[in-house]
Amino acid sequence: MTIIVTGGAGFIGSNFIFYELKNHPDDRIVCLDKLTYAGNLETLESVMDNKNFRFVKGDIADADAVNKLFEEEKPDIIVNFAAESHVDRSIEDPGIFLKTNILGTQVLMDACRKYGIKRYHQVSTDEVYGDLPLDRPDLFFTEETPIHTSSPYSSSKAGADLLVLAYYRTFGLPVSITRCSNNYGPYHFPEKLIPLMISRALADESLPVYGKGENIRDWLYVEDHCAAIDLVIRNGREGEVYNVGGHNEMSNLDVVKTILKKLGKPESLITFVTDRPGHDMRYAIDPTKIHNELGWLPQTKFEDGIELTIDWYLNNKEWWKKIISGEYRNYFSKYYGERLN
Ligand code: NAD
Ligand code: TDX
Repeated sequence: MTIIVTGGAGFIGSNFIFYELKNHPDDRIVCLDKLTYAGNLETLESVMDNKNFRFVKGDIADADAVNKLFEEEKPDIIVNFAAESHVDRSIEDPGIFLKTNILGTQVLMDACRKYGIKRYHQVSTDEVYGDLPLDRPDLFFTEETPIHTSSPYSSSKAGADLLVLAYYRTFGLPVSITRCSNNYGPYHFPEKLIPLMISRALADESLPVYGKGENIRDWLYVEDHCAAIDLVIRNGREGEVYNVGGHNEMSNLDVVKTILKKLGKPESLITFVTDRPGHDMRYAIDPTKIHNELGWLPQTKFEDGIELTIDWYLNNKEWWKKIISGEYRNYFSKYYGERLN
């Protein structure tokens, strides 16, 4: 079987490629990635020489490039991770989010219709459900929760999800969608909360916590997300949405304090800064459907996953130091400059 993995040079896509090559050694994986600021070929170094792996640089919104690849590879399955993924960047500059996340999805699905595939899988997010209030811990996102977005990022992901379901109903394209909670683990780009805090704490730099740090996220170790997608593309039902999350809710402040404790750094590094506009309060996934239908359960507890993640950042400093000393420096000073002064 040939699987095209888009966005495979990013955080979750690369972890998914490693997962597939390890668990399904007979399958061929073709990664299509534009190599934006978030894509990194060094991440894929260990699989570049694998005979079942091919990397192709290209934009999912470029129909000619996508059609050429489909003609060459005749893929069975497409797993679409490619996206602009950072909420703060979507608030600064929404345009590219709509182009990649919505139009890119359309281009990929049109190619699927043209060439025929067994499954188109959309990697989506719990953010399409909006947020839950802090004072209702009994509430969770189910697959029936209405779409209700807050940021240009989540709106673009929701737009893509609606388009995917429309292609199922109108054209009969065999699709599936997973909506996962916040991931953490190796190769997470250091603009996101956990790797940002690890990398800055190691340099004894201030840690910018938005608002009061009371917002809650439902953290899942990246390999558990990859296992869920693997199950859905092989055994999940067509036209269905599956929520993915491990019931691990934590406030941002607790996450940052946990990291500081593990690194032996003082809490005085925490700096409360101006809140993110439209900041979602709480995400919490009900994963009953994927558990009942496909037997999925998360394998990594947060205490273990955060330890593995911190160790990975300690052992792979060249990977993230190269990123934070490059173009990312301009983003950081532009975005956080006023907040941290
Ligand atoms: P990421 O930003 O680390 O990686 C995105 C990858 O997509 C990069 O390699 C980038 O080069 C590539 N890309 C961007 N635009 C492209 C384009 N036009 N054509 C081809 N490639 C392009 O993102 P991530 O955190 O790995 O997220 C992957 C997917 O999972 C996204 O769709 C995101 O919405 C979703 N998701 C992420 C999380 C999370 O916690 N990180 C949770 C749920 C869902
Ligand atoms: O400097 C920061 N300070 C801070 O307090 C940053 C970068 C974040 N935060 C807060 C905002 C959020 O409440 O931490 C929380 C997590 O922030 P992000 O890492 O930016 O993730 P989030 O906005 O929750 O979105 C993530 O999960 C869902 C991914 O980036 C999305 O791609 C995914 O869809």
